Amino acid sequence: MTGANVSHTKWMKRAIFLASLGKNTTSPNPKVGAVILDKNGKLISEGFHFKAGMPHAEAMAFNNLKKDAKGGSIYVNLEPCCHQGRTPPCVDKVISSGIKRAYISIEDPDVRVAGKGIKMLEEAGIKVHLGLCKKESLDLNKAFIHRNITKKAFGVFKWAMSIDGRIALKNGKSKWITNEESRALVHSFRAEFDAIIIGGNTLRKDNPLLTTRGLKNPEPLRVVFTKSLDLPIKSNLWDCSKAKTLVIYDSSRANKKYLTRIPKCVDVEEVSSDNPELISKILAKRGCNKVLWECGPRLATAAIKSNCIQEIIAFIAPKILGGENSMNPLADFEFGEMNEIIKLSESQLSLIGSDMCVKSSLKN
Ligand code: AOF
Ligand code: ZN
Repeated sequence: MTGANVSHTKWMKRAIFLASLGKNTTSPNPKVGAVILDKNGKLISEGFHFKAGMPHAEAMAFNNLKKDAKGGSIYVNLEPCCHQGRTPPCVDKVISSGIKRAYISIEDPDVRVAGKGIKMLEEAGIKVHLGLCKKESLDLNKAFIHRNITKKAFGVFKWAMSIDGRIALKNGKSKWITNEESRALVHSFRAEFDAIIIGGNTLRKDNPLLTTRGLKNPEPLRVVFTKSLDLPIKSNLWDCSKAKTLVIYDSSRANKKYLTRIPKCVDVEEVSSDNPELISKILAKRGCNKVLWECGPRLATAAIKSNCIQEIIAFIAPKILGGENSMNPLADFEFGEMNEIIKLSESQLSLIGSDMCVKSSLKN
């Protein structure tokens, strides 16, 4: 790499770092950071996107500008927008500033932009360099990109199990398999997500809170998918003062008389079948980029089968629960050949006290 390339990479990495400051707060928007240099290559401003409705990264950088940007450069990890959304188009600001060079890491997959922002910059005589630190930028906004391309939310399936692969005893008891530290980590992981999904069985059995315990404000949306609508009259999820709850039910099977059990503060949506894809699409439409599936084996298996899960997080405790017919994290995929099985990649292992945490990607 030449000296010039090293410094371009350095500024783009700075933009990516600034973008990461919007972690957990920008959804449905992407994480974006911007760096502005003057015509002599001196840093004169920077900004990042914090929250939808607030200034975009470029807008914040131009608002913070203390010197003339004429003849200068901008580094931004996502193509500047060219549409009037909640805020005005960023390309207009770049063009009117007199900036001469734009280093853009990746194109914006949002159809309102999708290459049009770059075209407008080029038509205004700005030299655009596309692709610097592409891998890091794709990774940073993988959930936003996934939602825009597939119209489904990026899904992560999380479970906790014993070293012999059990998620509960034969009698259903499961409190607690993993240690306190692992359980606290789950609360902080949840802050990365826009919604947490469980099935009706998990609600009936565990009566979970599904919150980050205040680590994220607002808390992720709590989603219950039910086939029967036969949900308890009392439930932690019915207390909307801590977090919002959405019940999604399968209208082909549910008994609608149970709708009266659900308090008015809870949102309700119906879907025409029990295909998890419908849940993922509803959540994507509501602006959820990344969703956490904390559901039981059957819903999780159906979600994997319908490509709703892109990553997994497994907490594994060094304990033996035993039981021939005890519960596994997943149900039957009905694989008959070893070449049909699902192979995960990019696995990372960390130790949490004596527990293990494995993160892995599913390619679909
Ligand atoms: C940028 N810089 O910092 C961000 C961009 O409704 P709005 O106005 O917030 O627009 C949201 C869309 O704008 C979002 O889907 C994405 O295409 C783009 N986000 N663009 O130039 C930014 N956050
Ligand atoms: Zn913008």
